[in-house]
Amino acid sequence: MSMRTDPSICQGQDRHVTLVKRLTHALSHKGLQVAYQPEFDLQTRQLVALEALCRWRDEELGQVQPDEFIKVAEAHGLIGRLGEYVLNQTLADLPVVLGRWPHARVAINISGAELAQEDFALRAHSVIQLVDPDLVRHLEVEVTESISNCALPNMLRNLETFRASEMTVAIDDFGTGQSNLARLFQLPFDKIKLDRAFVEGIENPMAAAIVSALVTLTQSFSRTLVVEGVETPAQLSQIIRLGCNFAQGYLLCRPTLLGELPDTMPWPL
Ligand code: G
Ligand code: MN
Repeated sequence: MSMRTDPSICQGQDRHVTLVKRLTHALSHKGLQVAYQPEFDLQTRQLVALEALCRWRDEELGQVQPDEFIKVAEAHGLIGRLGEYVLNQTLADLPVVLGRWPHARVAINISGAELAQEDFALRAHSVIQLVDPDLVRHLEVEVTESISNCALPNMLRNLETFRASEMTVAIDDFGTGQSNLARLFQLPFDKIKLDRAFVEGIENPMAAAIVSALVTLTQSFSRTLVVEGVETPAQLSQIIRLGCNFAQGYLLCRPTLLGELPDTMPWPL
């Protein structure tokens, strides 16, 4: 008799095992791709940054969503290798990016597990130095607001190291964590990326009031505010009306492979 009692759990376990195996393979065989999603200055309409986003289409599994494979990578100690993979690809792509947008930055997402490592930023910095020291000021790191308190000293040290080496530090998915605002603004960062939940509800006066207050707050702390997840022309005009200067979202441009990014972006307004 089979040991399998609940077929849905077993299916889940089988998929999990396959995912770990295939992801390990993809990491050592250049099987992942990096797509880039632009961020724009809403006043000048210039592309100011490109967020590097890992994509995976596997021969056996087909397209695997980042939410799923990032969780697997985190649970199986593969997140460090995934981070390295994206950093290396980004460094390889940066000369092409700068050839097209000389002032742009490329942003990479850093996981909490990486940030909790004492010497993470120093190691990343030495990888960049080996490739081309000049690229460091064109890099940005995105860290999520919801990082555990126990890792705080290492996180702070890493963020300080990044900023000291001229990288930009952005707080990602802002507004979804439970952070104490006063404490958050003491962190060493340059920029806030407002979670897309705010723009989704922007027709709600409360969400609009929060966005407007954040525009003022970030300005008074000399930080940049970027609105993420802009999907409709109505949302875009509303955030412009509320004083937001930077945005990212499917309306402006979807994550796209580097060679396929258009020279001129279609502007809905
Ligand atoms: O957490 P972070 O902001 O790094 O998440 C980036 C993810 O959000 C990417 O997977 C990207 O494809 C997705 N994304 C980017 N722009 C939009 C958007 O306008 N709407 C939605 N729903 N998702 C988006
Ligand atoms: Mn991000």
